[in-house]
Amino acid sequence: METMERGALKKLQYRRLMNTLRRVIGSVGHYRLKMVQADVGIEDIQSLDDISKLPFTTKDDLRDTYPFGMFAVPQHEVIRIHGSSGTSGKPTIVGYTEKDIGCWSEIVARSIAAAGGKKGDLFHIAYGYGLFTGGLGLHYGAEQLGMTAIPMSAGNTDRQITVINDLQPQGICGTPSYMLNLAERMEEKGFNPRQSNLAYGIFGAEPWSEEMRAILEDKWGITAVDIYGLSEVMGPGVAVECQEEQNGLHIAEDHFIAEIIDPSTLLPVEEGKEGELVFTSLTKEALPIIRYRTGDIASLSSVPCSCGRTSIKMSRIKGRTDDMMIIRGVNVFPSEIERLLLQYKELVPHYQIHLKTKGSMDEINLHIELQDDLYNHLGQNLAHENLSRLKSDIKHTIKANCLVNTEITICRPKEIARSEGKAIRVIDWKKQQSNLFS
Ligand code: DLL
Repeated sequence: METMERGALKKLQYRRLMNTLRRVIGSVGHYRLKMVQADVGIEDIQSLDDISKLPFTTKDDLRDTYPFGMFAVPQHEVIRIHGSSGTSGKPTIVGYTEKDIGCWSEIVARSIAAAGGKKGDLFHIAYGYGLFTGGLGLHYGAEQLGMTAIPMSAGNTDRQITVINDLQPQGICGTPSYMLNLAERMEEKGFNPRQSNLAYGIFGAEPWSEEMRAILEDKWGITAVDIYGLSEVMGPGVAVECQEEQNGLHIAEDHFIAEIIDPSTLLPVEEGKEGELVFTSLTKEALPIIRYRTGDIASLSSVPCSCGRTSIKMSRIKGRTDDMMIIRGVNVFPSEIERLLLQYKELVPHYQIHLKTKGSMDEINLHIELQDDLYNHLGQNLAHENLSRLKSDIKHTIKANCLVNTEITICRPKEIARSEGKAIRVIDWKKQQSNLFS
């Protein structure tokens, strides 16, 4: 499937798309209604290009039909439930039939293999287990590949270190921010993460940068690949990088059709241009999803890959449309700031962006921490002139690249909260202020 000739793949996608449409029209009232409203019928979909005639699905559709309204099978056929990691309100609930779990496991097994994992390897899973799809998603994929899965879940960091030291897994997965936290804790306890037996890591579930990859690969002495997915579409494994190129994520196109649209006009954008990722599932039974607007910003590329996989690739996620900060009219993604900050060897790779209002103007206050030796060397004097120079250099770099002014706060060591799952990069005090009055 991964090396299928593209013509044959397109035929397979079309056949599976039509099956999916028949399924949702036959069993999901919400989709039936939306297609009537959009004045489109199954007979209008004569080729894959006609997918653009179909209405989009959004998180609101799932919320409006919460919890099971968009399921296409009776509940007794659903063998597992997961949920999205929405930070506010109720989670969105997603479900899987036995066949769905089988497909998902196979896709994740392929993803782990693409990263360098193989049968017989010990695989340390540091994604959370629970409603979040990360832990169980990677777990079933690892077992499917014939690995020995170590179900650590997230947190309990000292115990994770014992297991890495004693069981000597070859592979590990978790959020990039947690992997950084784990490495830091290991160093604190006097261990060198590079001396573990780990050879590869599969990191995702949150935006991260090439600079973060370089730091993680160096700290752990591993090859680190990016894995992408979302619960509404399946979970981890929708796309993954290969260890050969580590440059763009192969989309599991036998199971999903990817599109990129302009989020303001909703029209398709040409290959290579950034826009919002939209996915249609092709094999899911319990919760088929049609043109789901992910809110994630990326681009697509059909440039052939040296690994031999024939699927198109998506770029690293730049951020979510709803994470984009608009500072005095300028759009900035947290990942762009991360890319710049992580180039400073004086800093630890933990940071937080505080959004505030000063007068009527929005303002960014960047919280950063110094490397321990620098902090100790300066006698912990945060007003030291070397630090003033460092701060103004960072401000200048961010202004030159992102066109926004920033204030810099140097925090004490470990003052910035360390992540155990998805890192909270942006604290929006403006929202918190307005919530106080609402
Ligand atoms: O985060 C699934 C997952 C688990 C992916 C483990 C990778 C590894 P949700 O909790 O539903 O599912 O969150 C989905 O997380 O829309 C993106 O905004 C973000 N996201 C996921 N993977 C990446 C990634 C899982 N590799 C949301 N890079 C998505 C950037 C990512 N953002």
